[in-house]
Amino acid sequence: MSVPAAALSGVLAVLAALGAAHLVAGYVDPQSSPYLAVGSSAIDRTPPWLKDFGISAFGSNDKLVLLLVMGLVMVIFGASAGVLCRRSRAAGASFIVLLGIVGTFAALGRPDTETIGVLAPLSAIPVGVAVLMFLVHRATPEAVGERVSRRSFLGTSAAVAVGAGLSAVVGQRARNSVDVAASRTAVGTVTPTNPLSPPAPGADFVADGGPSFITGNGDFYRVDTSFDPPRIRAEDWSLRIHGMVDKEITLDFAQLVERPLVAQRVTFTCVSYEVGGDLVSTADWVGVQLRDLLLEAGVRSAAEQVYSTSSDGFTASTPVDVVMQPGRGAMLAVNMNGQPLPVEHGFPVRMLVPGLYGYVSATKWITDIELTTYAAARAYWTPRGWSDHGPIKIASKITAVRRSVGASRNTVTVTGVAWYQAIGISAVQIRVDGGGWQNARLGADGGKDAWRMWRADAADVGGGSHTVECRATGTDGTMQTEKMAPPAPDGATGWHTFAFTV
Ligand SMILES: Nc1nc2c(c(=O)[nH]1)N[C@H]1C(S)=C(S)[C@@H](COP(=O)(O)O)O[C@H]1N2
Ligand SMILES: [Mo]
Repeated sequence: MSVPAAALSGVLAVLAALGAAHLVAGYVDPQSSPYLAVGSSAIDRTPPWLKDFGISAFGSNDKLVLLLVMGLVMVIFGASAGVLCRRSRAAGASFIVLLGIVGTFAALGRPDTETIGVLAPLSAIPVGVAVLMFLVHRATPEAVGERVSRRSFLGTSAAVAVGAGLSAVVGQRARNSVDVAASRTAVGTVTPTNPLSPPAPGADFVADGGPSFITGNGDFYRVDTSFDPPRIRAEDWSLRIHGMVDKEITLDFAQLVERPLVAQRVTFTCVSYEVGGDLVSTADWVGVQLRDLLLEAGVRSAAEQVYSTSSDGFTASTPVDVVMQPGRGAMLAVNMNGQPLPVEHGFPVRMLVPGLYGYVSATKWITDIELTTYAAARAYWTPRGWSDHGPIKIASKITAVRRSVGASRNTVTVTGVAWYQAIGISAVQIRVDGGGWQNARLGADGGKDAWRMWRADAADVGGGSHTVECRATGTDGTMQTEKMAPPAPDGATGWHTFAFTV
């Protein structure tokens, strides 16, 4: 048996095993598909520096990159199993069994798999071994006549690949039969007590190259540990509020949206935002005030954190005093920019707290809220080196520099955004090439929880390369610090510098 034939046999065995498991998972428990389970476990076990790198280098595409890397690893493992068979078939088969066991533990270790789900990775083992033995046999010239062997081996291989692909497709269709799309349609639009008007015409500077005030749902940044977003129908959703409360509350979706619904324009920022980066977006949210629910539950005075859990096991620790601040706007949101929450943004219900980074406040697919102490429960990112309190730091960034239209030669228009959620921005300044600071013109105010857009015209910028910097001041007098700090452990700082040529 040649090395390529052996390697191909191994790769196809792994493909067939994964296809079979995905098929079984589609019917018993979608979260138990080993490929996805291994991916999710990999995310949880990735060392923080690598995860931070992934988020900063690939942003919202970090999952796609992981998927591709895993695919590559699978090909390498599969090929190794096949090549091992040249030495000893038992060794090759054992390798497949070992991979199956790893997949089984990964599936069992997911917070959202049911025990029955173990059938999926377990089914992968016999399929993988059988396909490997079969193909290795076909690839061995002594076993099948030398002349027919190559062509018929390739034919058999193609058939196995098609079979694996079909199984995966059927499994995927079965998992998608959890009809979230229909559930979103059924949820439809909701009517807040205070509908928001669209941002004032002067709120953004799109014509000068700046971003739009409201970020479309498709453009809104996405960060989560979920390899495959949970598919929860609103009809199946419920939330339990418990722990250090006088009265436990359990709510289903209908009971949640029966309550007064309020609209809020809120800018989200991820703690992984790097100066000048993209992990910041704004939307109109509609939901229920979390404070009201907690007042009803009666929070005991010793409670320190609102510990929220998602259906896929992510947890966030939010300070009780922030959630309970009147007017702060901590919310259980059901609607984003006039649409039911997109699946990737937490359908059917997510939490949000203006002024806190997402990792300590914005739990998507939320199903549980426990009032507890910081000593009693640590949230997902805390043991991974991030602060358990996460107030958003004042920040500003430059989004574009353009030759000004109609103005004198050598004038450039600089546009950007600034944010200091829950407090608000009172001024932004820019300077070119380290010169004097000049005030930018602020766009119309979109509320203290939303970003503030700005533009400035810098005159007498000669031909050649230049830099422009910006800095913001908050309505409380806080001036954005020049001191550079990385995102970990509680958010980046520093002035954004933008290079341009005239
Ligand atoms: N279930 C769940 N919710 C989550 C996260 C997660 O990993 N899982 N990530 C948080 C982080 S770090 C951020 S910044 C926000 C991002 O929300 P978005 O993806 O809707 O923009 O969601 C938060 N909610
Ligand atoms: Mo985040």
